[in-house]
Amino acid sequence: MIEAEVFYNLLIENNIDFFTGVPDSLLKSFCAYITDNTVSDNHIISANEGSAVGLAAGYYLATGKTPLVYMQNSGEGNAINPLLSLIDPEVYQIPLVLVIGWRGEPGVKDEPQHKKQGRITCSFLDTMEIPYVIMSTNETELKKQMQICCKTIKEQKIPFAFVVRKDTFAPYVLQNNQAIQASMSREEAIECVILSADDSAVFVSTTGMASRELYELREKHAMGHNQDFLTVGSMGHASQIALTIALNCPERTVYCIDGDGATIMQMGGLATIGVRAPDNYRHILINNGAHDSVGGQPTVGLEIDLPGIAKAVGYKNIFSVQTKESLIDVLKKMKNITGTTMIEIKTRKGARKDLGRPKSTPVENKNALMEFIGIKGN
Ligand SMILES: Cc1ncc(C[n+]2csc(CCOP(=O)(O)OP(=O)(O)O)c2C)c(N)n1
Repeated sequence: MIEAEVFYNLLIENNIDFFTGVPDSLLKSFCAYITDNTVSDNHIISANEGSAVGLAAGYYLATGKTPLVYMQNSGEGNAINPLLSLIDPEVYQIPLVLVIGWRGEPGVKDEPQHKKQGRITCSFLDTMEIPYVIMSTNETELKKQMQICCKTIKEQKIPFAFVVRKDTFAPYVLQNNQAIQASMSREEAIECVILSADDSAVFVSTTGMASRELYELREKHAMGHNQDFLTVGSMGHASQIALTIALNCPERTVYCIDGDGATIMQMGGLATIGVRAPDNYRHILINNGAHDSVGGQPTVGLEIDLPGIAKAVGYKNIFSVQTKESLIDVLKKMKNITGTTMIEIKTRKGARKDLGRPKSTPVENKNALMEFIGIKGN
């Protein structure tokens, strides 16, 4: 393993001192070290990985210095367009260091949504003609890799990627861990919502711990999993999946259990929901101000008025609650109102240590949900 500090210092020595990206579980220690040791002007946790490339480009234009973008390999998809049409050597030739967490590396046990992305991570970089190394855990070797990176970037003005395997970084715990003062946990909030819903309701849950908690809560209450669609990958898109289900199943109430990080990642989707505005849409936005599932790095979720944004784009009803009592009150009230509704629930960070993972496969999940809705799955 390599200490995050060692890699960070190597970057600083090479004048790479601007960091932007979306946190990842495999990069948890590196992201935490950056948060704790970089002045806030030089570290921007971006809305999504494509935005990070844009932020990096602007930094280079304004300073002439090479920026760094970090991401999980699932974020490569969000970044392809600006990588190929903005910073690419055949377009603006903007030097860039990429640090990519390699979920789903072949031979390493991981969740289904990471398998194919893991298998194609390196060939994907080859296709984009981005040179890369698998980050070494040996300090001397890492120094050599950094030399190659800096030489390549300097001479060719192209991006260069470090692909980071599981357990590459030694554990580093975020010190600057700004916790929100909320009494409820995300799991308690989800529990209140599912217990208040009709049996015919459909739930679409977001990426990360929320879907795992929903799955476990259904087991706890012996409710079965058929009415749930777990958006295990595709961070930010749960609300859109829920929208077209709501539009096409007007007789059912459709809940989206969303996160602040995911909502902000694809915030444009709120406008689509607000304009289509199905009466049966319930957007449950769990706002802990963090990318809690991957290490608790902050989002801007608590610095902005997310229900206010929803209202501005056309949601009919908005609520914001912070205690279990007020959540239960709002859920009762919701039974007697119609119209597209958002409930922001401010929760504390953190999850149970023994939180499990879904035991059924994504295809089983999909088929069960379609059958529940009355459509023959395949
Ligand atoms: C495109 C993409 N980028 C990054 C990730 C890694 N990731 C998984 S869950 C998560 C955090 C989600 O944060 P939020 O929606 O606020 O929910 P929370 O974890 O706080 O419950 C991240 C960044 C991902 N799955 N996909």
